[in-house]
Amino acid sequence: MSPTSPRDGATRTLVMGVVNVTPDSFSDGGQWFAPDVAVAHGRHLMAQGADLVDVGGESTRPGAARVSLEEELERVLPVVRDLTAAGASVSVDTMRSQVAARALEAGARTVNDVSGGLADPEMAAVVAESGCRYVLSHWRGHSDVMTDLARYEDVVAQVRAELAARVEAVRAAGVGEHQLVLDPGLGFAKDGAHNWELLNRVDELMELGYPILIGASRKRFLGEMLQSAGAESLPAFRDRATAAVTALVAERGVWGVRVHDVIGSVDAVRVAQAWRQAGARLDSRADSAQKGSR
Ligand code: PMM
Repeated sequence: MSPTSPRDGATRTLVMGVVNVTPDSFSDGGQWFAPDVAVAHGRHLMAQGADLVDVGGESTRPGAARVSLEEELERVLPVVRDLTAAGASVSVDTMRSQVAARALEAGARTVNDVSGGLADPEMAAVVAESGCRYVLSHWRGHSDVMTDLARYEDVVAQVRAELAARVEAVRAAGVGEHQLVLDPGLGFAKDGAHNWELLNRVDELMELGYPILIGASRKRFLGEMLQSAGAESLPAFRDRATAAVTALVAERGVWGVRVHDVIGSVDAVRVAQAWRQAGARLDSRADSAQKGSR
């Protein structure tokens, strides 16, 4: 496999649509909090072309307090169950092994853990036991302290090394290589400059040899960029910038993007795919010309 091709047999970058079942997400402000509304939203994202839907019951915005286990289960399980029944490939966005285990029983096929297994020492065992896909993100601490942890000499080198260490830890706990997708965790103990550098140098993360997921959607650094250009910058106005990021990282060959606005990223992935195919045709033409001249 070339390090720049998404794994999973996919010939293009996958689009993961976000279904936040929280009253306080920074990006969609509790719009989908009632389970039936969340399910309808997930179905809508599937109809728009989402390859998988990511159901989360805990807000991770900077400064957010944690929800209880019971509350998280209550928010997430009915939505996972109903979206699975509707034919979706469901991912559960959780840092808790008990939520992951129950969501897998309810039909989820992917565990998306923004803490990379650090928040709950049992997570790796649950993932290993089930054989599910595991999105392991770079993380340094919970939302209440993460801003203070955003200190790096070389953010890409350090995120890469810290991800590699987490891979080693979960592999030692029995998680298979084929289960893993890595995520630099944009905004998690990272400021805007850190996020841009991680995006610009995403190839260096891809060199780890695992599929890469990027979650830039509606994040604060996009708002800051838009604001500095004098443009509308509130979360609801960040979808076009998100789609532009999708096009750029899809062109590099990342495995997936996690986004709120699916339709824009589906088109952005199509653009990147056409772009890459044109590049491949040029390469093969250059190869044949070289062979012909020998
Ligand atoms: N970001 C958020 C939540 N879950 N999961 C992954 N894998 N990567 C991310 O970057 C990520 C995530 C926070 O954003 P939200 O509140 O808009 O969902």
